[in-house]
Amino acid sequence: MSAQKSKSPQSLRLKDGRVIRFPAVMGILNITPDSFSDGGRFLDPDRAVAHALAMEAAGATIIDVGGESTRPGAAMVSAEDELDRVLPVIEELRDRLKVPISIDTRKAVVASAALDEGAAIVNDVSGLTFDRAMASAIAQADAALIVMHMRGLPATMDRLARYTDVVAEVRAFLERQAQVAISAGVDRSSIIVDPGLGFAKNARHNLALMGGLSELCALGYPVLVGASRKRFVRAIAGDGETDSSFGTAAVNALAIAAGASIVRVHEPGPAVAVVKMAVAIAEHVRV
Ligand code: HH2
Repeated sequence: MSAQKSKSPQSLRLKDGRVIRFPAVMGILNITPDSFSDGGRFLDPDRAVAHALAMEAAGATIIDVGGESTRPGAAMVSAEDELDRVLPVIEELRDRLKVPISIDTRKAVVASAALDEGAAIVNDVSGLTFDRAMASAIAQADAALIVMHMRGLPATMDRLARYTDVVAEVRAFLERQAQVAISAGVDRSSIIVDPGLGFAKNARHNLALMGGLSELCALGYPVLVGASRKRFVRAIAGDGETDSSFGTAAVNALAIAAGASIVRVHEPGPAVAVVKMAVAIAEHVRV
């Protein structure tokens, strides 16, 4: 798969020399009892490892490991519990996966430990607003960073879904927080931004962000879109497994067509097919 829009970055080089080519599919590994879609399925480390390997075999080129659910209403997890969940799995995966691991956490202590253990990317759903030590922890490890937009905490964020112009406000936040990372020493070319679909956003906001995705891509950072099985997809496409899979596929195709670089999904296999198709069409249109 080659990248689809001339403006979008083509790839991201990690400090160990590995290169993530865009558009890429990120596979979700939730080591949690309570994630909205797959909570409890991968709490057992052996099952988690097997699932990560299966997602790589299905074409995921990043595996996103998380030990804390951030679904609306979710309670906080202590750093100790988060580390107990993710570290043994990262340690096992480090030598068994060819593709890089990202750690989905808002806590600098968890990020640092995961990076020490072999993760290469930090996926901070708070966009560096939760833990003041996060940006320098990432800079120190020379790691890549995903800056996601959200407001408040998972427990309170639904109440904060009020915007005058959601695309402009999310864009301004991502630009500002990327700058915070750069000022702390994170390499500009190691930053990915993400509108945070479903985080302090209702369905209308998510749709507006999808419509305005090219404005986010115009920031010049690779853009990640995470729509997989989310509430707005299930509300619009249907709540059944097939409905939400196809609904997710539709969002992913349109995201790639608008210039997104990464789609974050529970099912990498179908997402790889979607991305290939969307890229082929985008390239044909350019010819
Ligand atoms: N969505 C979720 C978690 N992390 N990270 C990024 N960058 N973008 C997203 O859209 C995103 C994310 C929520 O999905 P999931 O991991 O499936 O659920 P939970 O938070 O309940 O574990």
